[in-house]
Amino acid sequence: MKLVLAIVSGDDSSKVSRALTKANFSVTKLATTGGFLMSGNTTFIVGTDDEKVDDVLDILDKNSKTRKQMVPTSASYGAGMFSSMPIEVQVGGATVFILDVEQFVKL
Ligand code: 2BA
Repeated sequence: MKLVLAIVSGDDSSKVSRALTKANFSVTKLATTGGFLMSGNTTFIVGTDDEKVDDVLDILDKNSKTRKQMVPTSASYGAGMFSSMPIEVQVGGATVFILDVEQFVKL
């Protein structure tokens, strides 16, 4: 058995959630925040059989879109002088960790 931890943009969260549930996966959603953008994303926890992990990845791939976003950053020039320089970052898609499950128990 595997545990799939998938971090998905907040914009794609409902779509991913619906698709996983429709495909009969048991899913837990955590409201999380990306450390870089400090914006809301969703972390999905899916416990599933080894042979179904590819189906989970397929669903994540089809339902989370990659897009570019301009993000403001600030640079300090000393003496209280700051300049704001937007940079382009890629957001969306899914960041996925797949872990081996040693034991799965429901009590
Ligand atoms: P955030 O940390 O908010 O990052 C959002 C996007 O900003 C990242 O997309 C990446 O394109 C960019 N980014 C992140 N750190 C950066 C930096 N130091 N400099 C320039 N650009 C940077 P993704 O890589 O697709 O990550 C999406 C979200 O997945 C992240 O949100 C974070 O919540 C999570 N994540 C990504 N890699 C992770 C990891 N190795 N461990 C834990 N969480 C991770």
